[in-house]
Amino acid sequence: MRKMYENFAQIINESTMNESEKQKALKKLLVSQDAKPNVLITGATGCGKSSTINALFNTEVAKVGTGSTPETMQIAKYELGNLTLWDSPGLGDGVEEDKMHSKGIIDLLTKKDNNGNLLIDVVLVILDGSSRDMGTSYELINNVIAPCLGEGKSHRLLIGINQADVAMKGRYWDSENHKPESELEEFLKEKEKSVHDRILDGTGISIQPISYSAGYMETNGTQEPAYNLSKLLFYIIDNIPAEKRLNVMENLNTNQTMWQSDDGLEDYRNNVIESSIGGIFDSVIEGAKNGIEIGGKIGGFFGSVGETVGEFIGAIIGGIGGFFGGLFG
Ligand SMILES: Nc1nc2c(ncn2[C@@H]2O[C@H](COP(=O)(O)OP(=O)(O)OP(=O)(O)O)[C@@H](O)[C@H]2O)c(=O)[nH]1
Ligand SMILES: [Mg+2]
Repeated sequence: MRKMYENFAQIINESTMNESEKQKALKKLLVSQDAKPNVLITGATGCGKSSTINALFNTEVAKVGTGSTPETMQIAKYELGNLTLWDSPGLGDGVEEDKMHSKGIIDLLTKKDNNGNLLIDVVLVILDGSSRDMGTSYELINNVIAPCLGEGKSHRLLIGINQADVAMKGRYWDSENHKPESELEEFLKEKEKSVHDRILDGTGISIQPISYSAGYMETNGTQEPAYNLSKLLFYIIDNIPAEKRLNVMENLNTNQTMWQSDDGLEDYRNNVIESSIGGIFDSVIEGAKNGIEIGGKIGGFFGSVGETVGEFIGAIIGGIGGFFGGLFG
């Protein structure tokens, strides 16, 4: 059994839940362990698909471009444990290329897995926040992706506005704290709203885009940390089926500094943990809320992450937080 699942099983086994509750929780754990999340990432050349993949996940699989030639020519597939990432070019590379890429995206979005469910859990469309020309991205979203989401499945579409740091050509970026100053923050808010409105107009779907920065390597070789990466992760986690969330969590970037700067509107890291655990362990958490004591050695796993969410839930989340706390610091 993989490490994270071992910890879960131990917590369940050492709890004072009754036998049938334990069995129920352990069964959910097994289902979760084998679940296969699939995330499609797309967007115009140079928007930051590879950088976003490398920022979110514990890998450097996706090659980041240095020049003007597109690095991602066709759909690339990265398998990280049970998590599969699909990296597809968007539109804007030429008539023939656009046809090919559209077809690739449509095929993937309508593909079913072995259980007859849609294979792709979410598609993250990345826009380049520093670009003024979003025309091809709207075409991609409104005419290629939106029609393929499926009835009642508009939650499969997520929109990220990357390169928040250079959205105003580098002005108003607080590079010491890795976040926008108020002028840039305001600018990003307006950008989010205009993207929201354009997509609502074109498709009737209301989506709240998330502006963020995947981070980048400075010329002197130091890494500028990401901004709003935890927020982006929360929206990914929250929009995929509950039983698949832990297998996304298992593959996160362990470089803590990448997760720490965000807009502070919510506690995204806590949200991520609650959302990924809560979906599967609702029965456990319910039990805990009702006063069942989670006994045993969980103190040893206890991390700082879960402390704000109440004693018992905190014990469970803290227990897992020992694992996730290593990611989020
Ligand atoms: N300043 C800044 N630069 C970024 C950010 N994200 C990506 N970049 C830079 O943008 C360039 C393109 O990034 P990639 O991640 O290769 O973009 P891509 O979408 O994978 O590009 P293709 O695969 O060529 O389509 C690289 O020089 C990155 O370092 C960001 O958030 N801020
Ligand atoms: Mg790329």
